[in-house]
Amino acid sequence: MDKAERLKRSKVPEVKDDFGGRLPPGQVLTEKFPILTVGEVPSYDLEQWSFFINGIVKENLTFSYDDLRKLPQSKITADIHCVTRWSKFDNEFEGLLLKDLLPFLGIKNEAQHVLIHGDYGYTANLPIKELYEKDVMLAHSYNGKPLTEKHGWPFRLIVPHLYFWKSVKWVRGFEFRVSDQSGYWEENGFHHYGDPFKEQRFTDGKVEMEEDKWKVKEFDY
Ligand SMILES: Nc1nc2c(c(=O)[nH]1)N[C@H]1C(S)=C(S)[C@@H](COP(=O)(O)O)O[C@H]1N2
Ligand SMILES: [Mo]
Repeated sequence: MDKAERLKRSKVPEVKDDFGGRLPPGQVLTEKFPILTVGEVPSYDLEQWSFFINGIVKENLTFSYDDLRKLPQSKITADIHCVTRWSKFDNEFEGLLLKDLLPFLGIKNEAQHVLIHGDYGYTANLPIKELYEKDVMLAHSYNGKPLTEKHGWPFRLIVPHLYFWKSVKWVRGFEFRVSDQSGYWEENGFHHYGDPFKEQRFTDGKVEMEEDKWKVKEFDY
């Protein structure tokens, strides 16, 4: 059974307090910061690391790690919501706000979608307009310290308003596109857009859950 199927069959947690609407439906608040990774955790030589911009752009661009660190840096505080039902409030990330970077990327008008690429082969899709939200960033630090390797060092995307699988760790580039192209989880039964407040968990829109046959632990370590 794939991950989407297992998640559909797990029990819906009973939550009595939604913190004034701050906690999305079907989510449980956690103090911990679980790690969810498919595949291996990459390790890098920062001298070799680079970040690409390609697709429907005036010209392809490459940024080094230093290039990105020299651009203006900002801090955000955001809540994160994982589709496997944990949410964590008040996470401080530091990095580059995408809305500050996008005007300099030469994105052509025909481009409406972006496929975010991370190592090794992990992808997630977004409408380009989502990148302009005020707190979407390429983050290098979490709560005042560099991201740990398992949380996506040296850079990860943060898209707080969508389920956290869109927040690609070990991000390596943006491919701007005319048409939408599903990413890794979107290919595997998860919703194309993923708004946690609308419970857009699965492609087929179903959210009912059966008996808890699936243990969150399988996906945490
Ligand atoms: N490259 C990459 N990015 C990824 C993932 C992944 O497996 N690989 N997992 C996603 C999922 S499902 C979630 S919930 C978050 C988890 O981030 P964390 O491990 O820092 O909590 O990262 C997202 N970004
Ligand atoms: Mo997730």
